[in-house]
Amino acid sequence: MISEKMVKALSDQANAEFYSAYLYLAMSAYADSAEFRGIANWLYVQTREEQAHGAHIVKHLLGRGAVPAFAEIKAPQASWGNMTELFDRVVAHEKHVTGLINKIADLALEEKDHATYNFILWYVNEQVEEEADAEEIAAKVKLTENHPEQIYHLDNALGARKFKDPFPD
Ligand code: OFO
Repeated sequence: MISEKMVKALSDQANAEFYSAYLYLAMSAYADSAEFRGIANWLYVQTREEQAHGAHIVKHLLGRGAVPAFAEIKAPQASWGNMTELFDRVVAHEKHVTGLINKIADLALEEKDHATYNFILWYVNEQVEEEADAEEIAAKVKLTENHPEQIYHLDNALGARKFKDPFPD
């Protein structure tokens, strides 16, 4: 039996995942408008992953017999000074999400809710990967400040990212 507190925590997390999708969509639009189509692609794939995460959490709640709470998704920031600033924000955002996920893991342990603990571990691992990827790209973008021509190579490389459904049927 899942507690009310855990239903609220997971519903809030689903909301945070959809906010992440919205934030990355705004970032993707910003990059696209600045003609960085590869960066825009990378961020759009990120949007789709975050949507998948949000829906997956809602489905988990339904599978546990809970009624998920749906709340307003706040408007994201829509512009950044440059790509360095944008990717620093990606890193900061992923670190913030890691904190949210860790709090759910803590609550699951506290409540001896093994089903939620097992469920949330996927996200604990995912965040390790997401932070590492974001940090790597942020560092590369920073390097292009002294070598502006390199941003076009990086943009091309990021254009190759393809969406892979993390939870295929
Ligand atoms: Fe939902 O994966 Fe990072 O934030």
